[in-house]
Amino acid sequence: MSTEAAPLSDVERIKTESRFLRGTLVESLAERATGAIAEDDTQISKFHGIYQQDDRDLRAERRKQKLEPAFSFMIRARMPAGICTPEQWLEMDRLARTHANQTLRITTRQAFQWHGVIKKNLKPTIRAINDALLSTLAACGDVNRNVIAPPVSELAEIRGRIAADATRLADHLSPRTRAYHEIWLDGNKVETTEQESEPIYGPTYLPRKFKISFVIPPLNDGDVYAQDLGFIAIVEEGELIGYDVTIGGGMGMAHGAPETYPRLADTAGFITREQMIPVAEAVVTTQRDFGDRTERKHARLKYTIDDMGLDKFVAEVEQRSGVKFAPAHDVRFSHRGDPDGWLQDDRGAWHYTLFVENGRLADRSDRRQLSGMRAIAQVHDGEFRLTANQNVVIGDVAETAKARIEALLDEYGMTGSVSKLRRNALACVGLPTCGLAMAESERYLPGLIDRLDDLLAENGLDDDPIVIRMTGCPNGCARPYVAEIGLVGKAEGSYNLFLGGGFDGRRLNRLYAENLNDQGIVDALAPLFADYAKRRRPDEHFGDFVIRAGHVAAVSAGPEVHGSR
Ligand code: SRM
Ligand code: SF4
Repeated sequence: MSTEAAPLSDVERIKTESRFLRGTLVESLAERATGAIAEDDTQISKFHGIYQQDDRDLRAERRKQKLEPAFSFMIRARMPAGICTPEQWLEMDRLARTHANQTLRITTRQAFQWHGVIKKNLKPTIRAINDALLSTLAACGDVNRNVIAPPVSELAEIRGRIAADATRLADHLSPRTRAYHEIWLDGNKVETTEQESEPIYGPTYLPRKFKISFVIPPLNDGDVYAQDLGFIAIVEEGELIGYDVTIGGGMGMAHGAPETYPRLADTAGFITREQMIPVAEAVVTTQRDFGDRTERKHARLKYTIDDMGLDKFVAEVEQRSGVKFAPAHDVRFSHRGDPDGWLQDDRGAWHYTLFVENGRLADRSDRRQLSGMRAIAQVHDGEFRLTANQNVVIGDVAETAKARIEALLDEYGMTGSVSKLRRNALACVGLPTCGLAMAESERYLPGLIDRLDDLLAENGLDDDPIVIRMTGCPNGCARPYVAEIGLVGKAEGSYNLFLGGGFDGRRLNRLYAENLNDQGIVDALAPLFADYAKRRRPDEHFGDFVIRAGHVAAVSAGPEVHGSR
């Protein structure tokens, strides 16, 4: 057996040489001969919230014409709990129309994305986002990403406290490098004698991305078990007494590679609100020090925990934080979807959840959601909250302002009814912008749902809120392995079908059939829907039924997701 340590991954070299995330971004931005940036900078730019992409619809044609790919950039904002003001909304909308592709994309982590930003517009766009008091720093990269928190709840005060905790934690875990300011904002090196450092991350940041979510049971709208670190609010007698902490969830895997797998988080125990920051920091630094920096496919916290053993990991966190976990609570989740339309909180304020199909806010002939939301932002005096289900909440509407919002929703065609299946569906971006997509996702799922809606209606199941999620590759950006029906792209027009996930997000699904085309998906689901309609028990969810009826075996640990039926 070799005793030689495996070499660090190349991204570790790039981070080390980057001088706290500077790389050669300044030079790359100034280079006029290409629409791209230098290769190493494509890794560093992610920490600044920027991905280099090219329009994959145009790739072949451009290659034929001997042109470089149609390079552009995706910019992602970081906005804890998905919150923004109407003024910020108007600015984000303006940027979508002037510097991006006329759409705003709401992500599965409650953030905005702009697609199609060309190199010369990167700086003005990022400056404008910061002028509006939002940021893109740490929206991507090997750091803590956007922190998810409940966008809407009947418990107004509790939701507000949790949003404040999420923001406090996001700030605490934000990188301290001055590179972001230097490159995007004032353009000058900050003159200081102080040595630059990253007290939490260190000079090479984390081995891999890191994700946090807060939820309030019984609603698991932030898919807490799919996150590296989760905080489940424990509310007793109307008071937020603290959080049950979950660790080690994650979705990404590769097809046919069982050493990569999705994993549900384990519960470490209960902590008070005051203990939240030290515990989160200890989880982050333990992953920083023990995570695998040699193989990026094995670098997420979930693998660190499986390699170390849960008990040892938790003991390390307790030792670093000085916090001893108390026994966890018996938490139950009943659903994950956003409310439909208006919800009134316990203080009397109203909140409207606007369904945005797959998170793409755009103007289409029948539904003008981009313009409609602009019109609403011009009159709204509450806040907007993006949801981890890719929707948007028009929050804190006074009783007297409801009618005006409703009129605008009507005027812009935003109130049409939507099937339960569609309302609960998620699709990642996929083609044409995602460089990792193997198949369509966002552009394909709506049409497939038309067909599945017909099937469900034939079986009298049109009122069932079955959780269906699609991704264009196995990375899992729409969290497909915790869906009752997961469809994961394998090649153009070809998907793997996963079944048996828990409705509440507490059970992974399992590979059921491979390489299905459009008709193959419909043919595979048709007999299952028919059987479900015939033999389901009262209130039994589809994911539970397919297991009880023997169509697929339940999964108890991540690697089993790969195992057929
Ligand atoms: Fe993701 C990479 C889009 C949420 C797991 N994800 C990507 C990239 C950046 C592709 C790339 O690396 O070049 C995609 C950009 C597509 C585009 O054109 O916009 C991309 N991910 C998204 C978004 C926009 C999907 C969406 O439709 O909303 C989500 C942005 C969230 C945000 O605001 O930060 C998004 N990605 C997720 C989630 C869900 C979540 O965070 O709850 C996951 C699964 C959870 C997890 O991390 O385990 C996820 N994305 C990945 C992975 C696999 C990571 C892994 O551990 O293996 C990659 C690939 C990678 O990191 O190497 C990836
Ligand atoms: Fe791209 Fe794959 Fe993520 Fe979809 S799941 S956005 S195809 S990386």
